[in-house]
Amino acid sequence: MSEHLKDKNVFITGASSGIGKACATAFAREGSNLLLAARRKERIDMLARDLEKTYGVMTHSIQLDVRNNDEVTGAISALPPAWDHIDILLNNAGLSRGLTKLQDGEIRDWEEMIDTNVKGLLYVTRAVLPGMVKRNIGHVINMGSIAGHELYPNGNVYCASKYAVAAISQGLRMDLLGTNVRVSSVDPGLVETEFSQVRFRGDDRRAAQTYANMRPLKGEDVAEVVIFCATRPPHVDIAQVIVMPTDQASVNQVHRSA
Ligand code: NDP
Ligand code: 8X3
Repeated sequence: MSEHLKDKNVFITGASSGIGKACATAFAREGSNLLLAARRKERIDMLARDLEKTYGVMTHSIQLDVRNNDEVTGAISALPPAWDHIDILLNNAGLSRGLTKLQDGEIRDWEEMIDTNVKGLLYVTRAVLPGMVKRNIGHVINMGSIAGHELYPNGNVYCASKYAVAAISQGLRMDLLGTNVRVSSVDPGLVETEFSQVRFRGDDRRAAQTYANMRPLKGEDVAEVVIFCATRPPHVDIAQVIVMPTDQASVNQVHRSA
């Protein structure tokens, strides 16, 4: 258990699956209280119950679609008193839809990615950050991606959304300069989660191909990096971490054994 994280209030968006769920478990193990958000409420309720039972931490789950700013501001202003301060915000909710040339792209896919990965992240941050600034303490951790550093063919709008996350993280550090609020960006390569099933709308065969014959990261591997960022002493800000599977050299170069 970490002295830095025990009894801290940690807000995780996209906690119902993959990286967010793994991060929730990792923070609970360190003694943090968890505010869990996602659209699939039954999943976060179940996770919340498990974490309370296993780690004895306080939890609260909120059904939230980060694309809806009214929902975001409403949910945050209606939190019970124990959650009147958020120590760490993990902006993790995100998704990709499709993998096609821009000239063939689906507008609704673009809107969903931009509304979730960029606008949703902004809405949640806008709602939580003033409290951190007022208390002059806090940590925003954004889930970026290697796709926010390099492009891959047909990745156009998803990559653009993650470039935007990188820009927002960098801009935030400038805007918060002079405060004790830290901003980190954790930027993974391939992680086996529900990400590809969502991208290919339940086409399991195509989703599985993404990770075929290579060893991807697990959500838990990324959670360890997030915990590392969150457990540095207050004068240390891990600004950006790129974490890749050993089988991946760049966004376009993956070693497959067969
Ligand atoms: P998953 O699909 O497993 O998890 C995505 C999470 O985001 C779910 O909990 C989902 O919850 C939530 N989410 C999606 N849309 C919304 C919304 N509108 N409102 C609230 N929550 C939402 O994928 P990952 O765990 O892989 O993805 C997590 C983050 O990691 C994303 O930002 C992704 O871009 C990033 N990432 C993923 C990589 C990978 O290879 N998997 C690599 C690099 C970065 P629900 O559907 O219940 O709302
Ligand atoms: C997710 C990683 O390479 O599938 O951000 O876009 S990738």
